[in-house]
Amino acid sequence: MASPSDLREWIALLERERELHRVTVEVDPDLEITEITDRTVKSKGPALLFENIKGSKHQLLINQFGTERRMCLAFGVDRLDDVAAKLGNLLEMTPPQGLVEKVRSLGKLKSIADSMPKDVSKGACQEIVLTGDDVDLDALPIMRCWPEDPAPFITLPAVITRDPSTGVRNVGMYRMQKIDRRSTFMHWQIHKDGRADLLASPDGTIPVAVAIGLDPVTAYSASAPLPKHIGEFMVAGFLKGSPVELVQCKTIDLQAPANAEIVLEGTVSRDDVGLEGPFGDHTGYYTPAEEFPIFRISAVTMRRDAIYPSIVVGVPPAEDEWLGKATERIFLPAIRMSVPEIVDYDLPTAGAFHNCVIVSIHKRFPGHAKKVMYAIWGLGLLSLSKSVVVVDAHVDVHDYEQVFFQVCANVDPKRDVVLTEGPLDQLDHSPTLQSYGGKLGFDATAKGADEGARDWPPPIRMTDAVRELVDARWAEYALPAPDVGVSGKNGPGRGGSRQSVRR
Ligand SMILES: Cc1cc2nc3c(=O)[nH]c(=O)nc-3n(C[C@H](O)[C@H](O)[C@H](O)COP(=O)(O)O)c2cc1C
Ligand SMILES: [Mn+2]
Repeated sequence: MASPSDLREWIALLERERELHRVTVEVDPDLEITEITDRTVKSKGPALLFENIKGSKHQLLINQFGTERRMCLAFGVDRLDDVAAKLGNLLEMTPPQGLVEKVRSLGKLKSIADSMPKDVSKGACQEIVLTGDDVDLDALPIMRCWPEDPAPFITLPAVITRDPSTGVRNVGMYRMQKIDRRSTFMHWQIHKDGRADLLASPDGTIPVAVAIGLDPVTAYSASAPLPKHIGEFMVAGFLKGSPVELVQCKTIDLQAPANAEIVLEGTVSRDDVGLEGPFGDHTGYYTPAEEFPIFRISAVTMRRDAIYPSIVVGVPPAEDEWLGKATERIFLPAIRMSVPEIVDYDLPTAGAFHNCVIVSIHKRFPGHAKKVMYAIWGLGLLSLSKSVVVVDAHVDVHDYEQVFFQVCANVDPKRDVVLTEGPLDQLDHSPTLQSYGGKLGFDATAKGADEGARDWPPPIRMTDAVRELVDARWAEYALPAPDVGVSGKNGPGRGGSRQSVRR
């Protein structure tokens, strides 16, 4: 299964797979679409294509990423772990020994070379070019998501910048509050690469291109927390198996994906700022108004009948759940490169991704669990994690009931809880200071005398002989079939939805 080449192919695939519902009656992008979408997401319903939107000629796609199945369809895989395996295979490349291995490595290297974005001279995203006074964001069906949002927000953009010192391209997903027909805010937070590009600019101004309406893998890549020097479009090309094609923008010196539905071109300046927000965010709360730079738009280019994609975040679970879960799975091999003792990890959706990390490890020495906590608090955007729970290798980190048992049973709060401090998500409202505060670690692994514990008792387990005996005699007891899958998992429905993601 190849992943779709643009948004239209993706919509067609969703429709063939009965994963799309077309809404033909007129709906209001002011709050109404949010309520419809939120109900659909929370009941694991289909992607929605709104064909008739009040005040706009454009169709709006939403909930394209709302389930694990659709996320797998987007990547052309059966399980998200298959995407991780592909990346892990590449990362674990060692110097080749024999001839056969050399040839195989060449293949892998070629797949990296083939993943680099490719310049093309024409793109569907430039069928219509509007500049100057013709730029009009009012024409797009931009949603106002929640009642206390002051304006509509573009919520699914791929924001393209370039590091002024190195020339390296960055792509990030940063919401954009509409200000008027020709400007928006640019909500890149303090830890993000787009903001770093602006700060590195010698004259305080950088060109910015915003691609809206991409194939799902390229759209996902904008949300991927990659190290700054690694290009999101290169990773998208690698995951898709074909390069992202880029066209030269019309009014700025940047390139944008040729397959985009819509591209906004413009500039952002350090001194040109205003109060952005509040916004009903993925934290489940409104993030308060705060100063952010303004994006001044010099051109809008688009397809003739451009489709506008959107996403609603809010109290979890929301549609961004599976974008986050894709990142959780895809980054496991990369995390293991630096912290190889990690067996698996889970970022609970209810923890809004940065509030809690559960991690299982092969424990080998005293203080090992603490070493892993500090490693996580030092790794990319995982460094913003507020709490870390470390369990032994045999524990299923995706089974929250099991994890809760381990924490309750194995933790002496005086000995096994780490309370420290460090950087936190800029949007987290709970710390006293913004972006900085407390961190909590639970060492829920088994401890021995070398860690100040008494003899650790053996866990309870039936002998294999008796288990086999009962297996063999099960029918004789004439018991009703046990209701497997209901107990022990993460509550009805939730646990089941994770089955295929599990390792
Ligand atoms: C739907 C969605 C909306 C997001 N909105 C923002 C945002 O407004 N500001 C922000 O800094 N990050 C936002 N993020 C997270 C970033 O996209 C993510 O941290 C990404 O790694 C940023 O790219 P960068 O690492 O190149 O800066 C959002 C993610 C998703 C999935
Ligand atoms: Mn980046």
